[in-house]
Amino acid sequence: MERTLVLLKPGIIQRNLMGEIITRFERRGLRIVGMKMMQLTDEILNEHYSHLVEKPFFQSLKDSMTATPVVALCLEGVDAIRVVRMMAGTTNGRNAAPGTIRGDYCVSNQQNVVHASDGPHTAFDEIRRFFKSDEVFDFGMTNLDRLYAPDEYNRDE
Ligand code: IDP
Ligand code: MG
Repeated sequence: MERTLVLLKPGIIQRNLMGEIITRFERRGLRIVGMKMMQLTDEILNEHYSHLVEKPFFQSLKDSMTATPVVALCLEGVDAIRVVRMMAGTTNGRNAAPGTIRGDYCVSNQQNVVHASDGPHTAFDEIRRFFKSDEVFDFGMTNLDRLYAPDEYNRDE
């Protein structure tokens, strides 16, 4: 099982689309093991987007991310990082395939409605960045056998 970090960006909050996006993850079979609304700060965004600090759009990106609170989700599933990245679609919403979240809910490169961790190391760091240890939960999932074959969810990753 893997865990990944998703942020529902301010565009989703402002457009009252939180439930629709969360429903997509639930319907797919991902388990929500952490969820909270939070106001991001300059400090956390400098860390979260440190790979973009030299970009001309950096300040504009940070401004867009602090316009309203965001919703942070920690999602769990087999290969959850890759599954959720594929559900999010390519960064630029205008290039994102229909059926992906960005492809269905946005037409912008910056205002691209969701964040999703891009690999195991970033997922690990990002979950710790947005959730305290007691805000992410371990609880029994009763329907694993309906979502996966046993050799899928038992294998070591
Ligand atoms: P990702 O969110 O698909 O992982 P990153 O390259 O990590 O993409 O960029 C983080 C965020 O920065 C994007 O989701 C988007 O909001 C914004 N961004 C990335 N590239 C551009 C750009 O060229 N112009 C404006 N905003 C951008
Ligand atoms: Mg990224």
